[in-house]
Amino acid sequence: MARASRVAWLLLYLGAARAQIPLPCADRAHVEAGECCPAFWGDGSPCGSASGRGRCREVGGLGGRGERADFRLGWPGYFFRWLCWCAGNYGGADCGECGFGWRGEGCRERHLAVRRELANLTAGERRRFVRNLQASKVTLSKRYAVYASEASAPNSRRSFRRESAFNVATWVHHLTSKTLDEDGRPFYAHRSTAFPVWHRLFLLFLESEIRNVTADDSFFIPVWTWAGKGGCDVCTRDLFGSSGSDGHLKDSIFRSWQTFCADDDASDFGMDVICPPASGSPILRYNTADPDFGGLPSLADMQACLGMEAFDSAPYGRTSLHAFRNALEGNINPQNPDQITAAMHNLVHIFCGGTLGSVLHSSNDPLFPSLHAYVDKLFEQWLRMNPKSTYPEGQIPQGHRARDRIVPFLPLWENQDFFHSCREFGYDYVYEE
Ligand code: KOJ
Ligand code: ZN
Repeated sequence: MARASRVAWLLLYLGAARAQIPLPCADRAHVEAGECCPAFWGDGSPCGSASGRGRCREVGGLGGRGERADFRLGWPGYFFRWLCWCAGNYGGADCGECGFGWRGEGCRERHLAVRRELANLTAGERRRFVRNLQASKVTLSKRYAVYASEASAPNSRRSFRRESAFNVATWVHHLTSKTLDEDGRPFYAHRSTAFPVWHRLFLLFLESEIRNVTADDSFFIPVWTWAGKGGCDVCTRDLFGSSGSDGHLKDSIFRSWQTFCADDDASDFGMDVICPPASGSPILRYNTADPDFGGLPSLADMQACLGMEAFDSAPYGRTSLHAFRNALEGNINPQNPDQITAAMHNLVHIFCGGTLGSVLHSSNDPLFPSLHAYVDKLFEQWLRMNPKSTYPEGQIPQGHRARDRIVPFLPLWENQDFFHSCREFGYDYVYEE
């Protein structure tokens, strides 16, 4: 490499690292001003406007703060009305980064990571994956803070708190797994149309956070192919840890993990208590077949699920019949799509049990991302088999409609944004013949 271009690369690299100085808006002053338009480090201007990277813009269609302290409603209006809108392929809160799948000068180079199967990783690759996941559990996120209760008492004051990259992601899943009210209407991330796209963004978010805290730009979330397996073949000492009959992990680094945000489930619909400071508990996994539903989903279940023609169907919930989304999520039997039962993704959570078996806790398990990478791989396969499909329109519950914002992510995304090939977001899967 010529010296000039080496210097340019070094500057780019440093630039990328510095651009993630952050949490720039996680304080009372920014929330009171309703503004999150941080200065881009490269030119000092808000959103990098002086370099044409983006500009500070008022967000339309916001709900406002309302009576209840449910900051998910009208997202992100409870916190901010003014946000950076990035031009071209720029991304990040200050437009100082590149969007998913873009790299290099001006963010003009495509970057594609292949999310390979765990079974095909070498011993060295497994070690590196485990090391990176562990680093994400113990390294503070450089970009995001969580907004959490200061005590376990209901309605105690909330404040922004720095947490590890993995815990920030856990918080995000936990928060959206609380229902909107006592009637148990759909959660933001589950039980309706947006289930696959919400989790797609979740994985992109976590993958990007892990790259950021480990400086391993080639990190990817590997896939646990659970269909057709007799048991958890990745619950081993060199990967996610094996567990005994009491559910506790016996080996692997993950034996030392404690759950985060797991102590407020006395109120699984309420927002009165959000992640109070608490010590958490160890990861538990039972890996046993359920007497009513059986073991892990079969290959025939997976094939039948992929063969479903409609993406979703009325009433766009847990009782939607003959619908790919509901079969994949696992509320209907893919081989008999008139039958409501636990199957596919839900059945995997139920099989693993323990931490993974509870929606409010599941994202604490280090296996969660790889379990969901397979869900996302099947979603992608269905999209490729149904290239003319579009995000459903209809009487779809709040949070799950095409143009609803995906809560609680910043920068902002709409559900329909992720109803496209994952190659557009910089990653792909390997599909064997
Ligand atoms: C945990 C989850 C989930 C479903 C179940 C079981 O996160 O989505 O457990 O129904
Ligand atoms: Zn899940």
